[in-house]
Amino acid sequence: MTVDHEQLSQLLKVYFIMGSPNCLQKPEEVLKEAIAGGITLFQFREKGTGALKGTEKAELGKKLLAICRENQIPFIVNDDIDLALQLDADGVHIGQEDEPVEIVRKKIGNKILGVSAHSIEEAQAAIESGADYLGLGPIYPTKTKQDTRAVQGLSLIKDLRENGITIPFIGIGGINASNARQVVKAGADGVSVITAISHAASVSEAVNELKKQVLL
Ligand code: 3NM
Repeated sequence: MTVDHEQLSQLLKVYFIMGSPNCLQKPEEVLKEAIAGGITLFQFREKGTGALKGTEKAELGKKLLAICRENQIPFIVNDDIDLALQLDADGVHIGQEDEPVEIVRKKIGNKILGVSAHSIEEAQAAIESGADYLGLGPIYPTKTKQDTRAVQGLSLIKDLRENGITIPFIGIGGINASNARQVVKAGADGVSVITAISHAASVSEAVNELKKQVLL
């Protein structure tokens, strides 16, 4: 899948991330409701306590990919490049602790490549090495990921734009309908969200609320 800068910016508006440990109901149902609410991109991130492994993980990935394909929502895999290639996903998202960006780029060809960055230096290095978009976080405190860096607030987002970084990026970490607008106003193309969507009493309404805040 080849997407240009503007298409990617649009895809990143409401970027829902989840795996089975994040869901209160069946992940397939949560994803379907999130799509009905209007998510623009999906990332399969099967991590944390009770996460599926091996064949079970791949099977769930395959089911979620099929739902995304039926609804024309691009499907990104977190960290697991082999799984992304096996499923023929639309892209991968990697962190600073994963394989080097250049190597992942070679492995995945022109699939979408997202990289987590926590400083201007990491952002620049990721861009030079072939990232298509960046994930910046944690913007606000989050309980979803234990090993995060220090909370960034909006300063990193502003700093990147002030330093002439034009690549699309999203904010992640503790984002919900009441703080999403300021993340985009600070310069992010969109928001990545786990819990504010996956734990919502109404998943589709939660997405709808987020979307209203992000589409300025
Ligand atoms: N990455 P929630 S924070 C997956 O800072 C992830 O890079 C982060 O979950 C980072 O929306 C985070 O529930 C968890 O806060 C986001």
